[in-house]
Amino acid sequence: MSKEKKSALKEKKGVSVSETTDKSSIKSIKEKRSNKIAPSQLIASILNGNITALGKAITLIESKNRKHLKDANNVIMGCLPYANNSIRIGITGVPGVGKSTFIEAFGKHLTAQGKRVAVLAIDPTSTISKGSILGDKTRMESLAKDDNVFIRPSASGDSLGGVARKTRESIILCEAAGFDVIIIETVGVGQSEITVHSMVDFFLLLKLAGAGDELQGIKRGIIEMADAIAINKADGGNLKSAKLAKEEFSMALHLYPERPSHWQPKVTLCSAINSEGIDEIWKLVLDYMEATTKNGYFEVKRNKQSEYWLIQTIEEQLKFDFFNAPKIKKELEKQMKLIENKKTTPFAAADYLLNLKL
Ligand SMILES: Nc1nc2c(ncn2[C@@H]2O[C@H](COP(=O)(O)OP(=O)(O)OP(=O)(O)O)[C@@H](O)[C@H]2O)c(=O)[nH]1
Ligand SMILES: [Mg+2]
Repeated sequence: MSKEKKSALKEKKGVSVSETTDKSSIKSIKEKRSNKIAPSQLIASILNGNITALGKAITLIESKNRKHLKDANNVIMGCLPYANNSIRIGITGVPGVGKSTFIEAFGKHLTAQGKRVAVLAIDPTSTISKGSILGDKTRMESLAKDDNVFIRPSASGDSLGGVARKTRESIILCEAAGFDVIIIETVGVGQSEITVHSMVDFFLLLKLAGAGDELQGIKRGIIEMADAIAINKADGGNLKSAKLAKEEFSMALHLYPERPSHWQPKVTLCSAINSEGIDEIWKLVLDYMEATTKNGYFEVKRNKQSEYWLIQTIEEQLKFDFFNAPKIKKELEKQMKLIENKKTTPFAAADYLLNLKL
């Protein structure tokens, strides 16, 4: 159909040519308003180190809307070839130990050396304490103002698995944006530190002296994961007990079997608030990097982590697709009723549902 004919037809239908142009411009206005950016454009901006684009891309991958999944995957895939070049550091410790204050001091120490630092914080307690994340961001206020720093908190709510996967993908985006050091912060409660451990190179545990749990091994698992333990708030009247705690921890750590990394975890003192002991911890990180790169452990660990996340992602996706299939939703309800009425067993019902053609 010729242009003239089309517009004549539209005019007949009561739609003017200018209205159709309006429609397309409305569409682009809508896109602009919703800040929708094409994945290719996002990737290009991220690779240019644009922090706003990085934030938008992370929002995209965090979206629970199924419609965003394709764009999100495209962005991640586009960034992937440029990832892998950072030092990933996990930081954990009980609430109030000084994680945020430490990251502020540590981050400033790194930016002073010309490094670009990204901080991704997973907060599994946010559903209980509501808003502790916001508090955190204000605590890291002066660090957040630095152009070479990117800070992104996320509340895990009740799904640590999902948020952690997004955090892992966020690492890729941050690396593509040229960040040299990526810090993942989490509160040392529950499962979160295990998850964070599975995505970092170096794991730092912050401790307080005199918390009464020194030799009970706290949660033994965390000690075993830590590549370094920093006793924070080693200042003022606290210094003496901090020094004592350092000795006790050092002795206790020697009782653990040698690690696959052949790295002997270190114990140090620091005062985050006074920026003391920060350089020593950074040097430890660099020592660790050098030692594990030389002995090949660094590569092995990153590969193992990738395998772990591959399996995790598949499991999560399969579960999501299964439970969101309309047929399953309907049949699951029916099977539940049958179980209630003792007409079937959970195992027979599972078998039936898993064998349905979706
Ligand atoms: N004396 C002293 N106080 C510190 C030090 N580091 C942090 N603090 C104080 O300890 C309190 C808690 O510090 P945060 O940095 O918020 O601790 P956090 O571990 O991030 O706490 P959550 O985010 O609640 O888990 C604040 O009042 C800090 O000022 C330190 O090195 N020495
Ligand atoms: Mg904090």
